[in-house]
Amino acid sequence: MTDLFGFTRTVVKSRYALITPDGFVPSNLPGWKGAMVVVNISPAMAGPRFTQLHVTLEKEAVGEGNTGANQYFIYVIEGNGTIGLALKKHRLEAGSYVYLPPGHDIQLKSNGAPMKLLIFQKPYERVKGVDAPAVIVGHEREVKGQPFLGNEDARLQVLLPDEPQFDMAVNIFTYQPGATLPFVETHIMEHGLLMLKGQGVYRLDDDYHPVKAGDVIWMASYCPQWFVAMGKTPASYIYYKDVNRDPL
Ligand code: UGY
Ligand code: MN
Repeated sequence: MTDLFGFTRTVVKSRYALITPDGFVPSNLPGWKGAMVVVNISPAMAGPRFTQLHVTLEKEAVGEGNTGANQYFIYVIEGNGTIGLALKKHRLEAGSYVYLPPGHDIQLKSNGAPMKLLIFQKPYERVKGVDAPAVIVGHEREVKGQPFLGNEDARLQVLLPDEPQFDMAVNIFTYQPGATLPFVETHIMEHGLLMLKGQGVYRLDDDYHPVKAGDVIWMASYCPQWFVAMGKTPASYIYYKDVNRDPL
């Protein structure tokens, strides 16, 4: 909730959306028990070709189902729990992530305090002669941040292999205060983004928005974009992009 009635930083436009947590409204989705699921970005916005969920699993809550035609990328924002994969259970904690290919069963459980998840879902685009990827379980601390285009103060952690099998990429971008994206990017890939830490200013199309941890952004294909980190602590965001497929 903001202090001022009738005010929000949220804006939804045809080429981008900034969605702030004060406006989040949950949906009841099949398979989730004891969970609050907010569909932050989806094709229902007329533009996005993927879905971004914000899931809060209360104590001992469950998310069950099958990924179907979609692939899922699950990132633990806070809390801990488990994911059952085949006959094995994997522990999840803040910073853990799981990639699930299409047609895969899913069984998520929280332990103790609520577990908050970010989930990107996207229909998998098959390429003749290329197998769909296998499951990946990892943690952000295992992925070294590389200087972005030579800038030591803007580091990129690439969480999924950049190989033709994968039609989605998920990266974490961390900026020291004052560091920026080096130029205003304009590209075919679309983005779904969650601010994880700190604050800054995002240029989206022709507009400049102050943003902070918890904010969600959708950027359409070809939406000009730029970021500067502001304040006394680093800013970071995790984001999705569609990659490695021919444009139609
Ligand atoms: O990967 C990207 O396109 C990234 N540099 N975009 C962004 O951070 N807005
Ligand atoms: Mn970009």
